[in-house]
Amino acid sequence: MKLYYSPGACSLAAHIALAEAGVPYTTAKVDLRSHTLAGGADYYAINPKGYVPLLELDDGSRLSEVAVILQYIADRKPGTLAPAFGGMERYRQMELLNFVATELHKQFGPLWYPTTPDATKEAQREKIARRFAYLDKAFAGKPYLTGASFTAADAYLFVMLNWAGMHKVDLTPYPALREFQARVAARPAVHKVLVEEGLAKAA
Ligand SMILES: N[C@@H](CCC(=O)N[C@@H](CS)C(=O)NCC(=O)O)C(=O)O
Repeated sequence: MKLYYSPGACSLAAHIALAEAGVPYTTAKVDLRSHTLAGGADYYAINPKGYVPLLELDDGSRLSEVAVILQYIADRKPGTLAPAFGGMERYRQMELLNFVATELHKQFGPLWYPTTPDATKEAQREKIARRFAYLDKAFAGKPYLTGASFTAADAYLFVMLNWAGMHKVDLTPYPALREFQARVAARPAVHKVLVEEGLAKAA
């Protein structure tokens, strides 16, 4: 499998899932300002949507959308990063993935653009803070979102917590989330990926 990614972007969740699942993969870095690959190839020719992540499967077909890619990767190693399809636990996992995708990931969108008015940015920060407050209460006392084991949803939430630091969303009121962020960052596979993306120094 080949992951098209940009350092620190939402594609980091898929990158972490690949490393955690222990499946063989390669990566291709995308410059999201020019929508080109190293060497200048047009990324739109690979993904007409223009965004990362994109996962190229071993048969050459391509899969997009973080929440779907995460589940595809998880299902390569059943029982590790997501519960089996069909059971209620899987629907809980999908509920979390959808929550992160729509209530966090997409709410950060306007914060990336310098042209977004300050009042809009502040409104987005407040909305994101309400979602973090919900998660902080709902999952306090658990090492990971669904309990004792790290799952695909944890990888996605971890990226959102990293973005909070970049966009002045204060995590001080959410001790459970801050502990979660540190716990995930300390996982060997996660650290390896952070180093690969140039976001952390090698130990
Ligand atoms: N709906 C997509 C959104 C992906 C997305 O927002 N990707 C951002 C990086 S986090 C991106 O590549 N933006 C550049 C662009 O849209 O051109 C998904 O869930 O995968």
